[in-house]
Amino acid sequence: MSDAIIATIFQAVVDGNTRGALEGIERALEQGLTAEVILNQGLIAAMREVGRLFEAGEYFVPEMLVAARAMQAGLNRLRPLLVAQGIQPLGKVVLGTVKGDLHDIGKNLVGMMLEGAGFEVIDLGTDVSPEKFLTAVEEHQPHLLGMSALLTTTMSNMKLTLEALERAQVRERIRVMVGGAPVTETFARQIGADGYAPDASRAVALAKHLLQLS
Ligand code: B1M
Repeated sequence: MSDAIIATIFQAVVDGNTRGALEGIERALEQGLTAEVILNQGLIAAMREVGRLFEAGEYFVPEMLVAARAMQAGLNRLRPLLVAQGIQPLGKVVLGTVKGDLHDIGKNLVGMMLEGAGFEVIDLGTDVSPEKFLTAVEEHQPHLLGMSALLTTTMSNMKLTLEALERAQVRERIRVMVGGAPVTETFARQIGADGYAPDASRAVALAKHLLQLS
């Protein structure tokens, strides 16, 4: 039964059917499925399939976009369940998707999980220039800066942001972590970031590690 509901949510997201995804999520919650299971097996798995269909030339940008909207609606529904209430912040994180890049689903998930773990998250959104990251760091004085990139063509903007932080002499004050589908541990090391996480839950573990909280 629960497998069938997860399959319904998965298919609804792949089809870009927001209403179907939300109805499936309500049914899954009524059946006692956890938000984590719905997220991982329904929503995230569906976006992986959307990526596969795009690569295979079966999906184009409009299909990806409606699937992303359905995914986002599902994430918004699960958000209060994933985010713990009333916890004292463990630290402050400034987060954003780098310049030229509009992908925000993974970044939003990372932000949500960090909030859920007790971090205060200042989300700068997408297409964030090195200058904007720098201004936010100077204004909010975070412990951690998180950058996301989903395109091979925008990854280099992570390096440009790190260089902007160096030039402004604020780099040594904060820890920097990076992630996103094309980003790797090796790349993170090459550009001088303090850490890389392949997914949202490991981003939380990394954030704690970098701030010596674990
Ligand atoms: Co785009 N897109 N897209 N897209 N898109 C990819 C990334 C692509 C791999 C698809 C493909 O070809 N298979 C490809 C990039 C190829 C490349 O660079 N080598 C691609 C392309 C080409 C493009 C366009 C150029 C298409 C076009 O216009 N011709 C265009 C670019 C627009 C732009 O950004 N300037 C484009 C547009 C779009 C949409 C707008 C339609 C939509 C985004 C909607 C949105 O985000 N609001 C979209 C989508 C949905 C995708 C795919 C299908 C799914 C991405 C996603 O949301 N995944 C994607 C295919 C794929 O990734 N397989 C694709 C689910 C999400 C939960 O995972 O984002 O990886 P992810 O995040 C993970 C981890 O990476 C990690 O944790 C997250 C959760 O576990 N993580 C971090 C992410 N950030 C982190 C930060 C951290 C730590 C971990 O620390 C700070």
